[in-house]
Amino acid sequence: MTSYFEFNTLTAANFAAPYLPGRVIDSREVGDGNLNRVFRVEAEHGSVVVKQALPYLKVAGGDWPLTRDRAKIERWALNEHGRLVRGMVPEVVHFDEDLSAIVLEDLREFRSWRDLLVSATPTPGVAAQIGRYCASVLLGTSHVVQSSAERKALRSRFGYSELCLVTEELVFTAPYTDAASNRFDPEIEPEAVALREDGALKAAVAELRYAFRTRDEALIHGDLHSGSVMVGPTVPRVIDLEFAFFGPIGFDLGLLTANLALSAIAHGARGDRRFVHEVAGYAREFWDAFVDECRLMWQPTEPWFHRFMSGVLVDAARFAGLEMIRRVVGLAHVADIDSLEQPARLIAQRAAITGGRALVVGHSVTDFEELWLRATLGADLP
Ligand code: SR1
Ligand code: MG
Repeated sequence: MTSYFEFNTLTAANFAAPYLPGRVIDSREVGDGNLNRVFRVEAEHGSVVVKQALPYLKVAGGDWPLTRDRAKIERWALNEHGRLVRGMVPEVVHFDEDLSAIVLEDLREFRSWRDLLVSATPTPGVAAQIGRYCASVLLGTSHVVQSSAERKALRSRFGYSELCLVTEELVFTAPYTDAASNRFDPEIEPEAVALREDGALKAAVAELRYAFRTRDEALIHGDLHSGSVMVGPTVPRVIDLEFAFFGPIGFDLGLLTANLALSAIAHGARGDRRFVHEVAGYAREFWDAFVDECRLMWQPTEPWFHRFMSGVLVDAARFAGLEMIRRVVGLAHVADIDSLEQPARLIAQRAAITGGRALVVGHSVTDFEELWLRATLGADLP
């Protein structure tokens, strides 16, 4: 047994060395260090990434103590999602439970989907692949497709984790209170205060938090935003599975859709009509691919496909609304909006809150087009 210690570039290199071809020639930290330390270790003939869980989460003004259980959770989720959709999560080269560290395939030729969207770089095909990934892992770990015995075994590994509590706080609670972790531009203060005083919104949010806590529908990714997708020369990879747990299917779909809506709103605010349409197309491709793949996987013994999909869409819309709001007034923002100059930034922030609120409290959406229109209704899209 090895006692846990936090890696530095040297110790991360020593840890990775047995899994690398040739002599180590470089080791550098490549992550932001909020939850994990991430290093790229390079040898003469190849490189790997070392990801180590830290015993805390850095939040505004302090640290939030955490166990390192999420390293195991991520490892298991990589296993399970990797089995269901081969090649769409990074390959695990080695895992050390004592050190809470994973050696992963290095995606050095890849860039985050968010970064590409921010720089208005077209990413053809990615949205549909992520839609199919969602179908495979979400429906694939649901009662519709997976046998009860198989599901029971898997279910015992993934409890309601500490990171679920982080999500509860940052997505479902803090943005609707005067929480110390909230961060927003001073111009947005009136909107932030209005959220805390909005009874109808707070009731709807509380109901969604209850759904998040209780609806163990599938082994969801749990943090599927555009920064969790890496785009490169081969199939995209979905990364950062440490938030995985058995939760509502609509949560992953809602988060991804919300992040695309935030991208469209941001490009709209700076007047890039072409890219707004590009991103709207990605959102539709994502949803259509998800539905098409679910249709293929659906079991003939379950004659309620349309009802199932309608329910998932309604959930996705509401969770999307929460994600849009928290990315403006909560702790974790998105570069799509934060990178804008004024006045575009303020315009985008207000539009995100308006669209997000409309999704959370509005009547149930009946198709994806309605979801998208509502998400972007506060934006004067060109
Ligand atoms: C500082 S940790 C906050 C956020 O980062 C993760 O990616 C999740 O989205 C979490 O809410
Ligand atoms: Mg992440």
